[in-house]
Amino acid sequence: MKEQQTLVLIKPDGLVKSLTGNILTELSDVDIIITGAKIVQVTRELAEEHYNHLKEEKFFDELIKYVMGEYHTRRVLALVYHGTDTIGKVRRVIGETNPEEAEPTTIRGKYGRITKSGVFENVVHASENEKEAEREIKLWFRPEELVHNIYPTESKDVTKTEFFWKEKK
Ligand code: DAT
Ligand code: MG
Repeated sequence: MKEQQTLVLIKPDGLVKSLTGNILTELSDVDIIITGAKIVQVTRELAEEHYNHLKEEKFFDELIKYVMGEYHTRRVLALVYHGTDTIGKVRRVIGETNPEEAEPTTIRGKYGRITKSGVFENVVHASENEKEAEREIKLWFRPEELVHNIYPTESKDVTKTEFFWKEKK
């Protein structure tokens, strides 16, 4: 039994199909908690970095277009979950990568599909192991965006422009 955190993405097809509520409910049944959440417009740079281990695959370009939302809507819901054995629990709930092979009771089994051009529209992403979870969470979130974080942080003094809501005159 191990304290872990994992990155979950509700991909553009999941958002367009209004599956967010169902997915959050299924994930709330396995005793893990959300420690970070935000809606993200995925840039090509972020998509390619997230899937960098699949660069050589013939489906890479289509995968990048899909996760950037070219076929659905240009956003994903990014979540960090924390708890005991979180990585395995979440992977079991979402099911196999190929939605045709995923158990019908899993999220990908219920809601995923393969398009005519071979894109696995499999609704959700979840980190595969602790190393990937750390890499992915650090790619998608800043430390202060998580209410509980198990990775060490450090402070740096930086000057930067910040945006505020414009005051009404
Ligand atoms: P997972 O998302 O289950 O961790 P992965 O990391 O191997 O699977 O692949 C990332 C994504 O790439 C996956 O969600 C869908 C896509 N993909 C993987 N294998 C594929 C294939 N053979 N054909 C089309 N898309 C594929
Ligand atoms: Mg993976």
